[in-house]
Amino acid sequence: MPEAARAALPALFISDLHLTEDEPANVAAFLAFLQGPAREAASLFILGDLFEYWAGDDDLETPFNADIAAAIRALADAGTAVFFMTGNRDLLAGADFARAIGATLLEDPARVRFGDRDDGAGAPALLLAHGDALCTDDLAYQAFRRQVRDPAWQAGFLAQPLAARKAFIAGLRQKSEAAKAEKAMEIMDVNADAVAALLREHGYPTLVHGHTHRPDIHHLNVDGRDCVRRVLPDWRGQACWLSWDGRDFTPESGDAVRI
Ligand code: LP5
Ligand code: MN
Repeated sequence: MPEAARAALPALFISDLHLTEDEPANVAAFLAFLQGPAREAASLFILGDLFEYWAGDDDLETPFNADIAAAIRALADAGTAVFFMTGNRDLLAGADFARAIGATLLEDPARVRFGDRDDGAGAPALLLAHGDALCTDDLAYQAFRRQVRDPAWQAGFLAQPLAARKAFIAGLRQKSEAAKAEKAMEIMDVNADAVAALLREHGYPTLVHGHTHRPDIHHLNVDGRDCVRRVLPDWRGQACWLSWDGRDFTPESGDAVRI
């Protein structure tokens, strides 16, 4: 496809697929998405929690992970620019993973702006985030988050054998599920002040994030400015993505995939 034609195609945004070998229908839906709609896009932005968990880039040798990586790489090779941001489940995905999938790694948050559109006005900036950093009322999670994002702690964790890391993560998942069961739903959502502060810091762009699994469009006013916060859906039950043409978002979805 000529470059100009590619540039006229939309950007797609996905997050929270939570891919795991245990849920083949979800995986099949992702592969169908990569081979279908994602090919008709200028770019694909993966905003975290692509995997149920990621134990380290050496886990790319596991056939399941290698297959997923190769499928994304094939999309990149076919011309769709791929961008990847980590979530809280796959925060250990790093440079080797990005290379394997042919993606550019994005910081969280990342401010992006698409090229000029036909009206010459230019597309408004978007601010992309996974979303977990905005859940500041969840004090236990934020303390946990600070610890697992500490580079020294991560280096120590990654120095352990892969099997030991996976066993640790399995225990962690159980503790997390038990902790979540005790938390009020409100504290597991984003905090309004944290959102406002982020929008202020970045010049009031439209914010796109996932993590909460509460897809919605929130219109808010920050410092007298009209702002929008778009929350991406997760993929439990259906492949879902947002398509952005530089002006408007369109929610799109694939076939229902799970009971
Ligand atoms: O992911 P989700 O949506 O189910 O829940 C999150 C928060 N939980 C987590 C934990 C992950 O799910 C665990 C799996 C991560 C795998 C990769 C990590 C590898 C890196 C290092 C490995 C240690 O993110 C959950 C939030 C919820 O989102 C909503 O926002 O509430 O947070 C918790 O439940 C955390 C608990 O409140 C506190 C932590 C309990 C575990 C303590 C174990 C101590 C181990 C010390 C290690 C740092
Ligand atoms: Mn998440």
